[in-house]
Amino acid sequence: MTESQETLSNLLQENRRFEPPAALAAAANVTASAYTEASADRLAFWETAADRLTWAERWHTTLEWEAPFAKWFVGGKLNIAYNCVDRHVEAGNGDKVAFYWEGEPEGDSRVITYADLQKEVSKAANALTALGVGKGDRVAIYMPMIPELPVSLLACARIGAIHSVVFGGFSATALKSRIDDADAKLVITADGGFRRGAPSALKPTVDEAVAQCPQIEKVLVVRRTGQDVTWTDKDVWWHDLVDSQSEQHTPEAHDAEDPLFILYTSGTTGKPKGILHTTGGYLTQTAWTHNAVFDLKPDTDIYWCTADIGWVTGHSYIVYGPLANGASSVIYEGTPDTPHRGRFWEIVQKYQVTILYTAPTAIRTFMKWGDDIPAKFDMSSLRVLGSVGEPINPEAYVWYREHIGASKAPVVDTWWQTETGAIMISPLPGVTAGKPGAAMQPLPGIVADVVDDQGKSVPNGGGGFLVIREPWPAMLRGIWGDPERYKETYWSRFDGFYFPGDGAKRDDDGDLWLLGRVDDVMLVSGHNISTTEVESALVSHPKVAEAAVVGATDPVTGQAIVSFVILRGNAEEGADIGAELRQHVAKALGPIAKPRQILIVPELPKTRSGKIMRRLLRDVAENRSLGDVTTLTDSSVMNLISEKLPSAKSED
Ligand code: 6R9
Repeated sequence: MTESQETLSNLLQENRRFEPPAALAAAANVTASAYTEASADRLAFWETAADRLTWAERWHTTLEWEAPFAKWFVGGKLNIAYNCVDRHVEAGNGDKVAFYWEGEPEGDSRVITYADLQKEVSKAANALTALGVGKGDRVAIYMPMIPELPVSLLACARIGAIHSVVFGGFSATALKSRIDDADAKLVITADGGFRRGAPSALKPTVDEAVAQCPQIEKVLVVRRTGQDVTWTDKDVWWHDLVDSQSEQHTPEAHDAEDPLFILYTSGTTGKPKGILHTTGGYLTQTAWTHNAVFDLKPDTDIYWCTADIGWVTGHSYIVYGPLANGASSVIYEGTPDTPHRGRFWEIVQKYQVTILYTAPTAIRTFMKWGDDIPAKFDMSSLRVLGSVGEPINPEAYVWYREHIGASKAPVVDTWWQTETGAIMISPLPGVTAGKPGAAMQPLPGIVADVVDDQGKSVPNGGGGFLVIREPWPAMLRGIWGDPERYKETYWSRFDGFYFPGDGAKRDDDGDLWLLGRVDDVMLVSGHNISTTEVESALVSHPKVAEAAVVGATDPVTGQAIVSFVILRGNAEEGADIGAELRQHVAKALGPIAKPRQILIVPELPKTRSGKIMRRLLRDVAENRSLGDVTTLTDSSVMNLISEKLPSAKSED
């Protein structure tokens, strides 16, 4: 095939299949008929999904679409906090647990029922009003994973204030730029949180940011760690203000298209984009997908999403989706290795977690730590496993299924973005026969496609650009304050389609495989090769836990593949590991995908949400000085990797 015909190579073959467990399929919340119903009448399908919520006023128009601007459930009114909290109490479920909160210090836990949550959210809503925050005002939230965090989100939603959560690991500069961009008037924070066994301060970062943000009127501070804090005249203790408020608060109905939150995503380059989400469509799709994709049974399931609420996964699948569905969820404050590497599994055992939703980066870390750690815990309660954030390598999927899910729990690989608001492409656990590494099919009501560079659908067996062809309820409504950038970023590449920036392939059965960001695609001897397929081939070697590959300029092939590999805990490096892995990739994918170099490294550069940053590895591979490393979790990782480079040589 010549370069011009081939948009993205399809190299990886995977023949393993996992049928849905019969009992799960027989009792599944959503069956195959949802696909036929949705394709017969997509808007009627989303109307039925919206009817799962409680509306103060019904909408008159389901969708108004003036591309690329959508309005869903126009004319409808509802209160999100009422839907997530009060209606469950009114239905007689006040004693039901909303959150089992587990602090990082062992033994530090809280159980919060829906009735408790109603009181806490009402008090916090009254407190926000007392601080002068009203509908449409922006509130920046910079907090550890403590119960006051979801309470703050819900309190904002209740009064119609727009929250902008900034991940608690970001710097004062990042916090300041986000406060400025959204022009927030209040910050909610804490003295600190517990991380890796010690209190980690947050308040000094807020102090530094707020000193340069005159628009901030007040800072509401939760006492979590008890560490010393500097106090300014803008600061108010949460326990002084919120605890003395009334537990009564009448939720006002908001318009379906009133803004709910802004969440900044930096993407790969440039200034962070404030992704704007609104009310009715967002809650409709997060609630529907949470019910369908995880097959949630609210009366018996214990659900745990391990993401931080600072990311969209936490917004949609810790706070809004699960609470709208009346779920009982676990929230964990800390890291998976504190005080020991079995902490996650201890929590699964303690709460008898039935549904676990985590990220490939975590799964690969657990693979690296070794099978013996999860084997020490009773995790027989688990019945559905989810993955999100990056393509899941087939081997990581199979490991997850086998060592965490006892070879019985189906794995759902869920593709979506901050911008999409909710899951878009995923298997349904009671319907789909899963293929390890594939996100399979767009969910009912979602119209996705894989196209070539001319925007034409590729046939089965072909690769190209993922696009979404029709608007969906939880879609972003824009970039805060920048409609031009919204059009340019997402709607200009292909006329009339949303372009998420990801590559994908459609296999011979028509199922979808995500192939990573198109910016990362490597051009080797005229073939466009995805990083994902080569990484997955490397991870399928029994000695490899994690791999990242990049294309580095090469005089012969245009670009050549350079691989950075982390070995599994028990693997011996051995002198010929490079040759062994290169052969392994050539055998799995063909000689075209054989890496020029293999570097064995102790760690990989990751964003704070756990995604591999290949841009920095390209700098290393091409012997350039490093670009911006400030968004890395741990910038010392790059020194460790660079040290490996002089010893690396081509094995050809
Ligand atoms: C939810 C979330 C979005 C980007 C997205 C894609 C990657 C997420 C994935 C996946 C392959 C999956 N991504 N889920 N790639 N398979 N199941 O992660 O949002 O932080 O905005 O990132 O993450 O590249 O475009 P966000």
